[in-house]
Amino acid sequence: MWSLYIKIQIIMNNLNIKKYTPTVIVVLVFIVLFAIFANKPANSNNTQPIDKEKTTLSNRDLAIKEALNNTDKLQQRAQVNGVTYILTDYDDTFYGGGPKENKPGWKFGGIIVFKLGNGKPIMFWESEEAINRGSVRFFDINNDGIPEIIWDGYFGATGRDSAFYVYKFNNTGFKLITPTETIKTSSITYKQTILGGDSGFTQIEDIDNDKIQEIIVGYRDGGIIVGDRSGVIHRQIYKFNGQTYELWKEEKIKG
Ligand SMILES: [Ca+2]
Ligand SMILES: [Ca+2]
Repeated sequence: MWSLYIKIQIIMNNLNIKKYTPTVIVVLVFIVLFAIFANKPANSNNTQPIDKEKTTLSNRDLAIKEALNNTDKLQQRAQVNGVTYILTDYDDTFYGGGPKENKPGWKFGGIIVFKLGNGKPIMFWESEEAINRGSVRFFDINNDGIPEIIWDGYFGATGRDSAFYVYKFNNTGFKLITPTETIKTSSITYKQTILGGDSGFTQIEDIDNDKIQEIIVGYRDGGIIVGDRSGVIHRQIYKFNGQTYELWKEEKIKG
């Protein structure tokens, strides 16, 4: 700044306008300072949130963002043919003014799998069935050395306390191998698992000891008062047939 003052003094002397020097110096300094700040990048000191951050993100958007930003924190990983797949899910619940909903027209959550390429997750596959609050994990349910995606959880108001989906890897994505029914409403049509029942009866177990897990669902008929053992438990057991799970046995158990 001092050198600038000297230069301005020299110019003033040459122009012989010494009597106006103080005013001219002030004006020139303002011009120089204005030029400096005018050339500064607009966002260099911009603390305002960018517009897109103001938009409420859906639960699906948040799940994708979380997966992309925190890849190292995700525990749901599986290796298939030397490739790493990362599993995440989201539900449709929201509280207060928080995030909500998912894909346009959807009323439920979903499962998303990323493929790890050059250390970065790339969208690989996404479920299309009705998914709600629950848990999702990789697990080799049919003991063939390749992990399936297992989801079990709640449908609540739709009538099933616990429910089940199994998705099998097929190179281009994951294919549903448990039975569903099609639900039509006035606005959307979607598929929902038929594997469901009362909470506490849904489980996987290798009943016939062939190292392939069966899926068991059930509900209690009558005897709903705690301690009343007069009811009947209905159990449905689904077995893997090499391609899909299908109904294998139905049982009624006193109790
Ligand atoms: Ca498997
Ligand atoms: Ca079995």
